[in-house]
Amino acid sequence: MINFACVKDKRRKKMSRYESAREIYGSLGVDTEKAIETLRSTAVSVHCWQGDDVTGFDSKQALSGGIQTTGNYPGKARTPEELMQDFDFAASLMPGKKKLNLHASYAIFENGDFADRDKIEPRHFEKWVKFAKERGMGIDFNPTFFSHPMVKDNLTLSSPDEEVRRFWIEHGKRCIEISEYFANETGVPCLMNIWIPDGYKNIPADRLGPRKRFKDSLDEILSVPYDKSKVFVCLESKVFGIGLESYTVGSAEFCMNYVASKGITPLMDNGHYHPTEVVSDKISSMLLFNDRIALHITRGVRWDSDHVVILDDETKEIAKEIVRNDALDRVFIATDYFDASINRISAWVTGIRSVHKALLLALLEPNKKMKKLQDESRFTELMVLQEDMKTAPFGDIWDEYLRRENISNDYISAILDYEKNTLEARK
Ligand code: RNT
Ligand code: ZN
Repeated sequence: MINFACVKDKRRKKMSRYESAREIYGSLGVDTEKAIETLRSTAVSVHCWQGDDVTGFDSKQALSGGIQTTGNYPGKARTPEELMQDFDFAASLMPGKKKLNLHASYAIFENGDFADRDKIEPRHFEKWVKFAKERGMGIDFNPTFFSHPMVKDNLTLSSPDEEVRRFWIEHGKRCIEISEYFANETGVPCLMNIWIPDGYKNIPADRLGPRKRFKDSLDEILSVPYDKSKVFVCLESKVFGIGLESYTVGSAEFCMNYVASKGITPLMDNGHYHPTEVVSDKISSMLLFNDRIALHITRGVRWDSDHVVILDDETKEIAKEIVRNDALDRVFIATDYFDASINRISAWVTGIRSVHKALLLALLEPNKKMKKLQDESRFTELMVLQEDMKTAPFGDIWDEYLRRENISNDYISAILDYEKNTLEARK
């Protein structure tokens, strides 16, 4: 049993809430100072696409690819300037180290200098590089295989139409070059994540053909020379998309095997599995066979894989798996959600804060003690300790973390002010 009353003596009156909580955790062998410092140096890759409903700047096409942003909350960012302004404001309310996660569709074209996805170059991202460098952030990148007229019949890299397939292979190659440019400019390795929506609504007659073409396309993309210490290419699997319910080319088995055969990095999005399958249980296995793994942290709800992250059980369990396996430097954490039914900045900040809360909770677990109880088959005590930890004074450590990050606990008032003064003017 944890004695939460262990600091009940006279000194307690003089102690701050943080000091008292530190003592309680200390009595369990948990160093709160170390937990806070570790969290402060852990980077989370913040996706840019929450700010504009995954619209981007390169096409007037509606969002496609079996993903959907629902809702029509006013004030969406419409230009690079507005998205950068909103990102800055949102970031000012998020604790911790950040990386900027961009999609290729966020290329910035000026003075009529448009380039299609198979022609984009580093110069179309110069403004983002400047933005990231000024804020001391690295950049992660994603080729955009959706919301484009060259997605034909919901197919890209697996298409039987050679013109379509070639277009997207070229896009993938261009994105590797742009990723290397990001790494060189920022001095931080760039994770480049490949996700394709390809699939069928109805039962296919050939499951192998599309996967074979996807494999060949990936081989070709990866054949471009690039510095593997600067660009970490990832592959993200999925179980199904909206309108693509019967078959997904880039399934879990396809991606896991492809990644293993090529020595690239697997990316698991926790919205991309069957409902009772959890990424938290997969992390340990993946860590045993991969130098690094990448995550899209999100919240799946029924058909949607991209609700705003909240501090739910699975988010907590994912964080525990990263922390107790001592893998914070091998697991690349990114967020991936989009909600247009609530203030987009609030959605952004709530999701990132939830990831940090889950990580802090994990860092505050008496992991050694718990493992020991498991190994000694003391499961009764283990369950009691696990339950006890749920009422430990986490909030006081969280508040202290925010204080050290110079971030206020209250973020809704600032967001409502920003909504009134900035977002409402966007008509
Ligand atoms: C879609 C994938 C993918 C996208 C982003 C926009 O189901 O999760 O990661 O959400 O690339
Ligand atoms: Zn994802």
